[in-house]
Amino acid sequence: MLKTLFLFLSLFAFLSLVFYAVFLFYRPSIYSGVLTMQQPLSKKNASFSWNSRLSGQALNVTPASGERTMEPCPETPPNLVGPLHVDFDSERSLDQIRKEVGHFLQEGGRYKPQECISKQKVAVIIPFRNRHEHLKHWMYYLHPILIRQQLDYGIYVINQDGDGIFNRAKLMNAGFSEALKQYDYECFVFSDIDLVPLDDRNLYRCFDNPRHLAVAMDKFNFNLPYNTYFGGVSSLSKQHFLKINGFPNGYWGWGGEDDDIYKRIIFRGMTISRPDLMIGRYKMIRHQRDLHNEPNPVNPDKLQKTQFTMDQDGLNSLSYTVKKIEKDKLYTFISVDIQAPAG
Ligand SMILES: [Mn+2]
Repeated sequence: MLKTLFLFLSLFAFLSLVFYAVFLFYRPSIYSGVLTMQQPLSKKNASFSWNSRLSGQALNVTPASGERTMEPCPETPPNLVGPLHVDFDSERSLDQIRKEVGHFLQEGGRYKPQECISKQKVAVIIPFRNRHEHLKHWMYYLHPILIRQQLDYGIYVINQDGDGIFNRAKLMNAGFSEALKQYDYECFVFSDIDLVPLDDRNLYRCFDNPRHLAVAMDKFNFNLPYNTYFGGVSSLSKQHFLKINGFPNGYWGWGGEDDDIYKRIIFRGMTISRPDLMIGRYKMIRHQRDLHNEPNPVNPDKLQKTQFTMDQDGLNSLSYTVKKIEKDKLYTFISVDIQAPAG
């Protein structure tokens, strides 16, 4: 009797082991801790090959046929690590970064989680000119963060063609329009090229109200410089953006456009959401003032009139021409002629 019982128990233990082994083998690869690691993502972690499966018509949300149905991604991404170490002293080459994170991406700096259906489709829009050094640091740090955040995202570097006066807000308007031609984005994160978050819990997605993400930059001693500050990095849903007629096109040179955007949001009855000062920490890459981006003395005056000009100046008056679209592994680079006055 006792012997039978013992035999039965052994058999049961054996079968449990077998089931456990089968479970271990088939569970989704995200549990293997692929993206929980901090920099760098090593090549062996990129062993799963889903790029081919997601290429081409990768853009609809249906799971690959015949496989398990995908669940929506959890509200809080499970692989976030919190505070990050960021340094801009190391020399990095784009090739090296492509090797380290490129395995996870599709052409044009596109990514989509393979383990679940992302909460939002996010286009990251980066106004740009002559900051190739910064571009490397940004790509090196941001791709792993955005992947851990389980976003269905694309990176758009919007390059101002020529050397006329720089216009950050107009470039962001162009980026919004161009990104929408590529994919059905519902959320837009507008980011300066020289800002890297110091905590991956600062989610690059959209919220009920427009969000200011760069609340605690090192250059402002990890504080907001003033209460209505909306510079650096922000996110607006497509609906938010349309509601304010996009950003102003008329702010040439440095300054004012971020305050104009803040006012547009308030005048359309929305408020600003923000992460707290710990999660919203940023490190800025030190740099000299760019050529042809001097502070413009007429910009502060324009700010007094936002309420009356915003319906005529914005998405509905936007005009630019695309000079070139290049799809790199790490980003889509779009050069635009925004009819800038000579610098
Ligand atoms: Mn800067």
